[in-house]
Amino acid sequence: MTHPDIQLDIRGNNNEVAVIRLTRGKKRNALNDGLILAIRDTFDNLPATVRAAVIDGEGEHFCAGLDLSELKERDAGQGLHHSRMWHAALERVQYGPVPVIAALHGAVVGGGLELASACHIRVSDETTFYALPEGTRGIFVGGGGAVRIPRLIGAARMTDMMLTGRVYNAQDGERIGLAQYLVPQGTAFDKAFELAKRIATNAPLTNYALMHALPRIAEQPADQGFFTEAMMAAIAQSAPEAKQRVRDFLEGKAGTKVQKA
Ligand code: 1HE
Repeated sequence: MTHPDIQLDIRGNNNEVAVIRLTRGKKRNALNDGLILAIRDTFDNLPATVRAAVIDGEGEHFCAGLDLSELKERDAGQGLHHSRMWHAALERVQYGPVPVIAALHGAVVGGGLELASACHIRVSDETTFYALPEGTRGIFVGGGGAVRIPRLIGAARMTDMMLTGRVYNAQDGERIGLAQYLVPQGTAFDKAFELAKRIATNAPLTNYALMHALPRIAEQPADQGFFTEAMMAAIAQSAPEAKQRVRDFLEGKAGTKVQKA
């Protein structure tokens, strides 16, 4: 499972963090079919030791979106299957085995923003900018953006981005919710890696609940959501690891107190 445009590096004392890097910097990490399938395969085959992942891009930009040179003369059926291929790959990112942190810099545009929005946390640096040039290229999003991006910033802002070609800079992107963190230029990867190491220390069932239960609960009617929440809470609390962690706090063990930010 190797692809020339993607690099997988397993780091941490217990091999608990996967660093996945798009290495197609010459083409601004534009996503051709091979690279989309390689992303899918990478998330499908992470080693069992991995508890969190970071994804970033080589060069000046995180990702320039769909490789436009492949957007030739697809008919409607081929276009449908192409979009569904992206959906399948990015589904492995969002609902894969571990939380994924995107380390963003430079262009996060089109399918690049769709990839970033499939991740669980986005860390941007000051060079980051966001756009959906599909609108001006006469196409539409096809990599899950119509579902995921309105959930981050609302349909009205996404409509504006696509109708007008509006570009959000790093500050405004963080303000509207495209990223949860904004850090100095050149430090997005370090921050993302630090977060990944911390996330890797959580109880695996808590991380699983956050990845797989929370987004579903958030979409349920309140009555069903409360019920699903109760089921998930009961399962998580019953894990021996949860009981141990609560005991550690009650016994005043070092490092278990919430610290002021
Ligand atoms: C590409 C792509 C690409 C760069 N497909 N080859 N995405 C877009 O519409 C964004 C298109 N790209 C850009 O606007 C700019 O390239 C950037 C702002 C990202 C970066 O600018 P810059 O000046 O650093 O790089 P560049 O000179 O424009 O590009 C360097 C090379 O990368 C150049 O190739 P070269 O052979 O001439 O060196 C570019 O052609 C190539 N390149 N971006 C193919 N996207 C599931 S549906 C999703 C739908 C979409 O994502 S649509 C939005 C597509």
